[in-house]
Amino acid sequence: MNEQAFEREQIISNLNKSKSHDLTYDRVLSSMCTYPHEIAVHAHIQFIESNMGDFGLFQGTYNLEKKVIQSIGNLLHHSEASGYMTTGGTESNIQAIRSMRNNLSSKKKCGKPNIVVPDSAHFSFDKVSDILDIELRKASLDEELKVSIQSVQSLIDENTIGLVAIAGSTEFGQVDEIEKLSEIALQNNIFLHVDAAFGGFVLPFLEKTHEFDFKLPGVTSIAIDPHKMGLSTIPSGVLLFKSADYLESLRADTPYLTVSTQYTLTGTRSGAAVAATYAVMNLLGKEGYRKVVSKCMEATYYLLDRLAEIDVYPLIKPLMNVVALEVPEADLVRKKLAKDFNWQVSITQKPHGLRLVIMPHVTLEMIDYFVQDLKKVLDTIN
Ligand code: 0PR
Repeated sequence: MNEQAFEREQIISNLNKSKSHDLTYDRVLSSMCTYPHEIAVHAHIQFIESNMGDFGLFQGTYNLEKKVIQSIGNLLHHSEASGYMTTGGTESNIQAIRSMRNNLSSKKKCGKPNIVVPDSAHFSFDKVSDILDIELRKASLDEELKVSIQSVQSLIDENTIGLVAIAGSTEFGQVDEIEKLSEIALQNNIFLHVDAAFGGFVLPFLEKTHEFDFKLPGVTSIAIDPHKMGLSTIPSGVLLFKSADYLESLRADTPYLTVSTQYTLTGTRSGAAVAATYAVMNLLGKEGYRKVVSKCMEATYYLLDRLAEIDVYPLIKPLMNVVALEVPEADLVRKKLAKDFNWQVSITQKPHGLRLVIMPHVTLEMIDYFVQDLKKVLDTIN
């Protein structure tokens, strides 16, 4: 730390310089985040000092959190769901599995607990396994890149405490057969956590119906992130439990705070993100999110048409605004797109390909330029 104070102007100038090294989303096709909605930014700034880690001091923000939880519960067909706002999908996944472990493993299992997750699960589950010392059993995918039901069944044993299903996989935007996984969870008397971190703000707003939420009787918890397709500010995640008991098993006593218990992983917690999520969800409503999602899907289909013109095709027919493409030497293509044309795209691992996420900031014009540049890159490789 510098000994003497800098001039305010100096700091602002340094900030501007640093900000100019950040990318804007104009050429970003790799992110599951986007520009937050204007009203979310407004609310975030208004509640900037609010700390949900000691919410007795911030009752107004706490009431907003309760409204967010109820309204997302409603969206996911369980208005009585219990939960709280997390920092995002990673924390939600950690806490969901921690709750499974606290509820089941001590009662009926003897060996090291395990969970069965699709091979397409987000890397946050590797962190879950490390932190909680739970064995991660990765079930293989079928040809549509959904988890193979047979593989899941073959991995369940007496130490399995729960299953994970993905509603909008990170690499492929695929949705597992959650109805079947729900039945399997019920038959085996184990938990089923649905990772809808990305898909939670997409699936309810698509024309085609996909069953993935509390409508299915075996689903015991859901992760859904307002800071992805919910257009809220970072850090906004939501974790919901079917039963208040599951949340209760995460309780920590906090005797010297204004409230005597906490269920969260973090202590100090952003009230700004709570207010931002409340604001954008209420401003848009289901009707508004339907428009956002339909615009993203139109852009997704537009992209597929343009790509077909240069003979590039998706690995699976996209269900949502995530497109995985079959291209030769995906790593090299990704690097060249970045180096020569400033485009940010991601790769998929198994099968190897390119991943594009068509977030609300992606325009048809961007897609036209991108496809032209992709063709130039592919021409140098073929
Ligand atoms: N579950 C799923 C299905 C996800 O896709 C992600 C993140 C998570 C959980 C974890 O969420 P948090 O990152 O909020 O903890 N998926 C994106 C990814 O890994 C996250 C992301 C967002 C990456 C923006 C890059 C980026 O620019 O691709």
